[in-house]
Amino acid sequence: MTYNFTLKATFAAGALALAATTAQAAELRAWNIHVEDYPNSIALESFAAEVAEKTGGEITMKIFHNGVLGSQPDAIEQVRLGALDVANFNLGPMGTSVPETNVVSLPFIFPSIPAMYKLMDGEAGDAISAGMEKKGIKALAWYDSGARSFYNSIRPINSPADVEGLKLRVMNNDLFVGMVEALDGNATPMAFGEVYQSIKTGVVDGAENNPPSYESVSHYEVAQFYSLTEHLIIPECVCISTKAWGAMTPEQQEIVKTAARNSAEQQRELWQAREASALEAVKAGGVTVNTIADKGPFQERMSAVYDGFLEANPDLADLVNLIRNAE
Ligand code: BDP
Repeated sequence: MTYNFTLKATFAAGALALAATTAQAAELRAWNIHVEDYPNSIALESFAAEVAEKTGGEITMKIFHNGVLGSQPDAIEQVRLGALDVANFNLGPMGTSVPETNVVSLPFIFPSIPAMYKLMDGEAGDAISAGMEKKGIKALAWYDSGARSFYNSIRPINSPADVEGLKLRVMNNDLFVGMVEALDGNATPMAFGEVYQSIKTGVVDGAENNPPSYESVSHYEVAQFYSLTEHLIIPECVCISTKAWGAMTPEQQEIVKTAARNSAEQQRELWQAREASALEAVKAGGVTVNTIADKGPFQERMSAVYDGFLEANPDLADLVNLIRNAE
């Protein structure tokens, strides 16, 4: 017994010493789905550089761009498990693991982009972070992802009737399936990396995304009608696994958090410019871009999506109302 106890105590002391060492030096592995010149990628590199500099090289970060470490739904699970350390995630595909994030996946919920910034940097962002943290993901800052609109290879969309029968790829989340079905389209959840080929071969007719993503991975080449429905404004997190976070000293945590926030400021600025240049680029590439004169009919169709969501998640009604009723 005594022997056993001593052995355990020695082991525990050893483990503590090891934890203390890892708290001082770590190379974090970071997941990113975007091409290297994307606003998010540039901002993530700035984040990594600031962390390395301010920690005197104790914490460094290797960022894997272009989704080479796998699809977003898989990467979310990897961060939760601590197998991946850092990531820039859109909150859309996080809904299956973190119910609170689903609130920002409700169509037309944010009244505007400035309102989204204010809400995410305040009470709504705090409520969503708390939900994420319970599931092993710590949100450090929020990136802009603009507004998502439909694109397809068949026809421009001006009213819900134009969506009828279109096969559209959506991000992995039943809410987006419900959204497309409420417009009488057919939704196919699919990984981002498979969309180009799927449109090209006619597996789907189109998809929906913001201008920078529509342009950066060439979806516009195979789906030349881009209709500015702007039905989803879904923010993105720069996040870290609670495992990697817990292994840091409080000083290191402060540095990491500040650097992530600084990178979000940079990302938001770069985003505005990239959105404008992406739209110009796709037009030059032969895309017909149309605005929607009246989004009302699209919004009305979403009442079924809201009703279903609130019925299944009554505890999230306050958060829904906080966002929906913001100025
Ligand atoms: C982009 C997001 C990215 C998503 C992608 C998608 O930045 O995180 O994976 O859309 O549609 O806008 O899957």
